[in-house]
Amino acid sequence: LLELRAQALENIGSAEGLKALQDAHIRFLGKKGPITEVLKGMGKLSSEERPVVGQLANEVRKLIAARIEEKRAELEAKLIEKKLESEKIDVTLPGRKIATGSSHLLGSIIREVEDLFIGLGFSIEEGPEVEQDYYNFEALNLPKDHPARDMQDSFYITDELLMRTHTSPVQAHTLEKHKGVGPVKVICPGKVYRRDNDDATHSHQFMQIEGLYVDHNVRLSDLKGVLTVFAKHMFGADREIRLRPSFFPFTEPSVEMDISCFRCGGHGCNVCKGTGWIEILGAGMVHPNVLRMSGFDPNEYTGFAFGMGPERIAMLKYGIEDIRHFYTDDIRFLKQFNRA
Ligand code: FA5
Repeated sequence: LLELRAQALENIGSAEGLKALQDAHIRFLGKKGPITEVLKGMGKLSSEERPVVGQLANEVRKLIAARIEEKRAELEAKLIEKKLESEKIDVTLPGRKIATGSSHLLGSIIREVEDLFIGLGFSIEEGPEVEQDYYNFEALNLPKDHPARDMQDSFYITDELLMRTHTSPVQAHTLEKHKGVGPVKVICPGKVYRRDNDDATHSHQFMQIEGLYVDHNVRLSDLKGVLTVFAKHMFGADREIRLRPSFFPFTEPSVEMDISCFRCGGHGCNVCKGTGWIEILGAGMVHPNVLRMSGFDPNEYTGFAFGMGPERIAMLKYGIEDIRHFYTDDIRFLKQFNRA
């Protein structure tokens, strides 16, 4: 028994894990273990030997059991320590930045224009991108065989449906809604589609922001005033502006507004194709036919309208040399304009 005790204690002492300890427990204290054997064999001993051997066997058993418990506690504590060590967090390390999305530059430009015009008393209107021929052309004084339809090459879906080529049809929708009673003062942003060949300043899908103001006594000078406020707000007081006479079937008279080129300051570069100017919007006084077709009396009401390209505005404002950057989703391009 004494030898057994020594062997057991050494075994327990050298156990390196809980599994080895469990094995020692089974080996020394299990049902088939040596101590159980000794206790089972007590009947064969003489009456003098029995109490001596019995006591010793019990003591050895208790001692071994106690040591196993001690060792178990020790091993478990070590395990916890090891786990804590491996899960340690270094709170002094610099944090990792989480990448967040942000507004697309075009969205920001549109919001900036909307904010300005809301400040001038305009409200926001939207219309469908798949549009009826009537609203895209006819209601804008462009009957079926009008040659000016060629000014905007269109994606037709059926004879009567097309992808809208401009945001001007929202003018007709909005005027109809007002049933001949002004004032109407709206800004209409949205996507438009044309069969244009893509190049540095043209895209087959782009955006427009339409403006419409119809009331008693609205004059061309009101249009000029509003566009001047807009241009100074968006580009700064130092940028030059020019209005050129132009033609749109839905306005009379019609103008186009150019802004001096951001890149070359008016000396000619690939952005302005050498002209020194970049066209950003078309405008004019709403044609009497357009007012009449949408239920307004042109003898009572007059109005101005304009349609601008936010891509061109962004290009001028930030010196972006190619319109295709807006639509090719290169994150390195977009990241330069991260704003909240
Ligand atoms: C129009 O679309 C008229 N509806 C604008 C208008 C509205 C005139 C109200 C009068 C009254 P235009 O085709 O010129 O006009 O286009 C207007 C603006 O859209 C242009 O000045 C330009 O900034 C932008 N734009 C036109 N075509 C493209 C294109 N392919 N890619 C990018 N921007 C374009």
